[in-house]
Amino acid sequence: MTDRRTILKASLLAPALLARPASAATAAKGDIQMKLPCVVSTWPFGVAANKAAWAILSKGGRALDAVEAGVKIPEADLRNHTVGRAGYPDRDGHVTLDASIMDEHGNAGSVAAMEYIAHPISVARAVMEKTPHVMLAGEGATKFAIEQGFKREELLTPESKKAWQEWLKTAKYSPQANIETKSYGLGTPGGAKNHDTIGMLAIDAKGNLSGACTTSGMAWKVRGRVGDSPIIGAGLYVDNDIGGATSTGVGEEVMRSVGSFLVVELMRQGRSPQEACKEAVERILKKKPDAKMEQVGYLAINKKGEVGAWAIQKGFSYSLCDQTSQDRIVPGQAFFAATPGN
Ligand code: SD4
Repeated sequence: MTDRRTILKASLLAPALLARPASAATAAKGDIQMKLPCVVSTWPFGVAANKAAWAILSKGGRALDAVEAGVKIPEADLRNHTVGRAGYPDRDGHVTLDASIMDEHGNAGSVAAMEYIAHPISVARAVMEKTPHVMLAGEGATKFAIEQGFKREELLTPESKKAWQEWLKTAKYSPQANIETKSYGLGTPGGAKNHDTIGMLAIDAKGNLSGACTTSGMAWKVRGRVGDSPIIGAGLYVDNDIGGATSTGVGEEVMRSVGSFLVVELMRQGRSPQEACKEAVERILKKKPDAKMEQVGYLAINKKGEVGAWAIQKGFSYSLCDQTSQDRIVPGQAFFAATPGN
């Protein structure tokens, strides 16, 4: 096996390297122009989620309704161990969910470290629409959800419990890149697979933007850990005048750089979505060269429906859906080859 240090030995701080894509085959081709309305989301499992969103968008529905309906698909999918029910638990065996949502008016809602509720995205929407707050966390979020009529359920499935018990044998926390692809039917249960998220951005027929992001976070995390996904500006940001951005990967890196807000602000300054995503990833690597061993991917769309993405490592991909194609999966551009084993 190639030593990962051999692959990655060049200095991360060299701007020339940072500006170079992982290989000629994935050389930047620029942004993808979507037809409006449209919906885009992270990872190949975004295809099924996009279809649910498209059912609303194609009938003239609101982007907010579309993104909520869209991300509820992986939240309910028992094959997906990183979003919603069946998500892998924290190191103590508790499934704790993070989610956020933003609408075209700049309204935002989120829940963090919430237990026992299968659709955190809908609770995040209820926080946005029915409270004067933006974020509810932990027990309070669960209590609010139950008051709102959500059902309290055990979210740890026997399969996820088995994977956790397997993990306990070594109890080593080491996030693995691109597990989103592997954990969705392509990998084996257990092992080091421990993160995954769906971030979704949509523009409706009126040209309005909304976004949603939902995850069970990093598997085997310390109890109480919250990632980027429910943090407005980190895992998700939408500005109806400019565009939207969402992230996947190691949330700590995204939180430290307020990544999705940064991507939108860079688009405001004139960058294309892909350029903005690339610069936001570059910012992480400049501050913390060791982040090259991790994965972070950004996905962005601007008001015109141009879509771009960038990641630290190869292996990130995203799903696109509009009138012309409902199941397109696009490999994300990246600065580095995937670390061996990923
Ligand atoms: C988190 N960003 O909790 C999420 C996990 C993720 O791909 O996206 N994994 O840090």
